[in-house]
Amino acid sequence: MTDSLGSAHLYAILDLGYIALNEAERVAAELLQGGADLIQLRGKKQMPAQLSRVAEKLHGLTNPAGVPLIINDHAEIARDLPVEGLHLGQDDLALAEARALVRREDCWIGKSTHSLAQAVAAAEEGADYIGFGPLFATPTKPSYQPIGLDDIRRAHELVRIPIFCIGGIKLDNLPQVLAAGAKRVVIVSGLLQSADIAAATRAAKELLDQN
Ligand code: 3NM
Repeated sequence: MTDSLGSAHLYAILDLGYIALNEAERVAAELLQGGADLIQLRGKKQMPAQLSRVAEKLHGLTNPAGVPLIINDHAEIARDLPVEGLHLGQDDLALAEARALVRREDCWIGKSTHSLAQAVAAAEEGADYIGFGPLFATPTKPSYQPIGLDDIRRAHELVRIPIFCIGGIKLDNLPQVLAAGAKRVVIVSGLLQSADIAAATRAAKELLDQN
C-alpha cells in the first residue's frame, strides 16, 4: 500500500451525512467494486466511539482490497486503529500536533486547502497530500465559497505532493475539471447519490485513468 497515494486518482468519501450507519459497509463495498483508489470515512455528527466502530468494520473491507482508508478529523481514531491516513481541515489540529498524537510513521496526513496560499502552506507544513477546493458550490459543505477552476494549474506548479481537487465534482463536470489541469479528484455526493454507486465510481475512474 506504500505507493498507493502517488498512484491514486479517485478518492471517494463515505460521508455519513449521506449514508446511514448500517449502510456504510454495503456502500464501501460498492465504492471498492467500482475501483475507488482511496476511501475516507467522514462523520461530522457521529461520536468518536461510533465512528471508530464503523472505521474498524470498513477497514475489514478496504484492507483486503488493498485500498487505503482515511479517517476524517479524528486523530485519536488514526492512533488507535491501523487506518492508512488522517484528514484534517483548516480548523483542526496542526499537522505536527496530529503527527505527535498519531505516532505512526505509516499514517498519511492530508489537509483541506481552499486557496493557493493554503495549498503551499500545507505542503510546507508536511502534509502527505492536499484537498483543493471547493471548485464548485456543494451541498456537502454548503457554507464554503467555491474557488473555481482557474487556480488548479498553478497549484500543480507550486505544490509537489498529490493534489485532490474537490467540491461539486460530478461525472458530468469531471471532463471540465480534468481539462483545467486536475489529475486527482475527490467525489462525495456525485458517487453516493447515484442510483448505482459502483457504476458511477467505475465511470469516474475511467475518465481519470484516460486523462
Ligand atoms: N471538502 P461533494 S468540499 C468534504 O473544499 C469537502 O475542502 C471540501 O462533496 C473542501 O463531492 C467538500 O458532494 C465536499 O461536492 C465535497
